[in-house]
Amino acid sequence: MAYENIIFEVKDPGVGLLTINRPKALNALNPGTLDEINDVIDTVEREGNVRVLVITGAGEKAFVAGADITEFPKMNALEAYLFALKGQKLFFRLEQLPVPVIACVNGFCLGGGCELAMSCDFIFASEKAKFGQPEINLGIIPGFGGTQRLARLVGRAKAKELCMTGEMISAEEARAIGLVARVFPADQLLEETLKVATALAQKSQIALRSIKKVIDEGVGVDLRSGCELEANAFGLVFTSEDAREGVNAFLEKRKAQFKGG
Ligand code: CO8
Repeated sequence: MAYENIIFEVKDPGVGLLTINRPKALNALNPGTLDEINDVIDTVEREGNVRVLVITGAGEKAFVAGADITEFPKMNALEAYLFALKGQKLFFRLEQLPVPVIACVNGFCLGGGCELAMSCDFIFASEKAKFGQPEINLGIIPGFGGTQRLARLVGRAKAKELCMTGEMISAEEARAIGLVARVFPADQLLEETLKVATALAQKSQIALRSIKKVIDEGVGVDLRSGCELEANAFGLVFTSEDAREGVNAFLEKRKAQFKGG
């Protein structure tokens, strides 16, 4: 598939870099962009050569400033509902990818953009980034999962405050409330994110996949059931080739070479 709205490249050692590339519209998500992200997810699942996926926005101003508002006037209620479902389905696919996904937020991260970032495993942000769910200012509400993921990430009261006021917060404030993992100077963000992505790409893929699955599935159940999920996964990962290699490398005082088995 030839892309019009995104750029996708795979760098050694298996770091996929997906750039939303509509800088004139502050990388707003139109249906075509959602289709192209979906195609990248297909590729990552099919080819198996991407060990970590990084998502960022083109240009200096925005990660993604939301769903493309110019699409809204032509939609009736059913079409709006279907567009919301399309975004939600895509973001569930992204969340369930078996590899780590890092949002590299270089600027405005609003509405559907914030919803996209929250579907990633964690968010690194430029100190210039701004986060928000400003849909209320358009007389609408978040539709790509924002009310639900934000409440789970930062708590119900803060999520309500952000969705009800529609006000933007700084990267530092987003870090303080647990939405953002790390904040970097703007000119170092991509480099630092790729450094972390490269480090993750060299770790045990089976262990990473297991951590992702157990944390995501565990937050939805009671503590005892979550710990049972962890113990079962621990047993499986413990017998992997990578676990043998990791433990042997430690005992032999050398760097582990994980092969993904
Ligand atoms: N959609 C379409 N175009 C956009 C968007 C957007 N979300 N955001 C910015 N643009 C365009 C502007 O229209 C402008 O285009 P042009 O140059 O042709 O006039 C260009 O990008 C640059 O933007 P500005 O001139 O406005 O730049 P400023 O620096 O003055 O302001 C802001 C930057 C504050 C980010 C401002 O552009 C803004 O408020 N944007 C809209 C943010 C927003 O409301 N986002 C939420 C959208 S709704 C949503 O995401 C719901 C998701 C669920 C949908 C469910 C299905 C229906």
